[in-house]
Amino acid sequence: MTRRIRNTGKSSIARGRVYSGRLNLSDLFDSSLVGRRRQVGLEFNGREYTFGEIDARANRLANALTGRGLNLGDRLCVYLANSVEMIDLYLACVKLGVIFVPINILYREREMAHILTDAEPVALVTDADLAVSVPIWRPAELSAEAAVMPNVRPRVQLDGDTPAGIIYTSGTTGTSKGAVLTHNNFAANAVNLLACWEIREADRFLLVLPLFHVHGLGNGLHCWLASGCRMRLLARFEHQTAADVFLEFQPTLFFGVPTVYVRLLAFSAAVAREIGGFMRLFVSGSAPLPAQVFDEFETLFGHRILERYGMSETIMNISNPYWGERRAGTVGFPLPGISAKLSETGEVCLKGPNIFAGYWRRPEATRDAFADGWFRTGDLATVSEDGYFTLCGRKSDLIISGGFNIYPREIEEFLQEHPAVTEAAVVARPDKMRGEVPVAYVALSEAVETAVLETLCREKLASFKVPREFIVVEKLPRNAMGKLQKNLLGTT
Ligand code: MLC
Repeated sequence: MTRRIRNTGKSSIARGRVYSGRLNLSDLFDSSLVGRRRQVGLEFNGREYTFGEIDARANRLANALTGRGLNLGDRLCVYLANSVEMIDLYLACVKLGVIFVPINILYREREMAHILTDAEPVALVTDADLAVSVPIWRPAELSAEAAVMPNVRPRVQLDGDTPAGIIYTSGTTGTSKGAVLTHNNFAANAVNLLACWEIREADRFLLVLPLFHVHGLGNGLHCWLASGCRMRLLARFEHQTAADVFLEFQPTLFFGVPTVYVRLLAFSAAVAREIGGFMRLFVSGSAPLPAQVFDEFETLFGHRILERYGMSETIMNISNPYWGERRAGTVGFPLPGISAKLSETGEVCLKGPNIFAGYWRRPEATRDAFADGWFRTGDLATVSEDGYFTLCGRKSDLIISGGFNIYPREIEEFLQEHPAVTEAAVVARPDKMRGEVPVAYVALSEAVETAVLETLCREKLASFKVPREFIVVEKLPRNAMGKLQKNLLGTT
């Protein structure tokens, strides 16, 4: 089969490249959706779906979306919990070359407003009641429309450089930016993980992470579809029922954030041993895995968790080895095809097929994110004599709680909107379960109960962003230049 030049052809021809040789997700997923069409691929809510059914659902929905006017390059925002409908929508977008823009289901209207303006989507798919500025499409209506559409593959010429998704990552300065990830970014990542973590059709994969982030989407969903293994998807991780799910489904493969692994440490020794018996690989990422959790987990489950490092702009970069030593506290070695180096200040800089195409409509921010063609991650690291990378801090004051990123500035600005708050500073407090939690220091011009501030945050912000404590101070510590000295604010 010959391939045509990429559909963003102008620039590629200008650079003298006629055939990019890059992967598109639709072709990659066909190995399962078409090649394994009779096999059961998915379990969700007690129902099984063959790959063929999943493919047909996506084809039908793609045709319904085309009927609603969606075309290559359009954006579709999706605000849904993990579900078959979310998979349908994602795959329909992949097939059409429509850019999938998932929104964290914990976000409130205020937090979504910027994404909806910035991404300029044709619509927002949600079953929530929201007052937003774009048309809302209901998943049930779309499914009904799709059901009467033909199971015909959309005829869209896709290319590796076609954008597949925009993942919004809040910035340390200003409003959040959309990281544009191409088909090839995602495909290169999936192929790498399949090879490095030996993910096979024979695996049984338990996916509990949300599909709106690259961990659940780019690693979870894509490794499933690229490998053709059987996946059980949960609407969300619930620690109360997790042991039963493990014992019943008997997975071999599991991805979690550190908070999830801390929760699994509560399993009884007998249950943990039984799970350890059928499991092949536990992977952790999205936040640092404490060495103590790594050790306790090994004692209990008999498995050394494989820790790896990634981010929305790059998907996966560095990983402990599958065979070889998985060293606690480190993230291992650069994945194949990815170059990693430390800048003079110790910042991890990266090159590779996984690196995003830039920030959506932000040429300046995109330029700032790169130095001599290397993507600057903002994460600081050291490298051991024998090549293991260890993350040791961040250039920004980003807080990671339960694997969700929190930008203090967003909460600070929100608090300062209250007439009584003259100054606000949000810092991280170490937390055994969540890794870090936000704590707010506020200076007030008039008396106001901190409970009032907390309630306001609860109403308007995602639950993980709500400061766990509000500490009233007379004023915030600043240096002679007037610069806030967050390091002087105690967090314990
Ligand atoms: C969390 N909560 C949810 C939820 N997840 N609510 C609804 N749906 C979900 N999916 C809220 C709860 O309401 C609660 O709010 C709080 O989070 C904790 O809930 P819990 O039941 O006590 O859960 P817990 O056992 O602590 O586990 C939390 C968690 C969650 C691990 C399930 O933090 C989570 O899903 N984290 C995954 C984040 C993720 O996928 N990150 C990837 C980013 S990509 P309250 O009000 O009680 O606080 C990335 C790149 C890379 O970083 O390298 O991977």
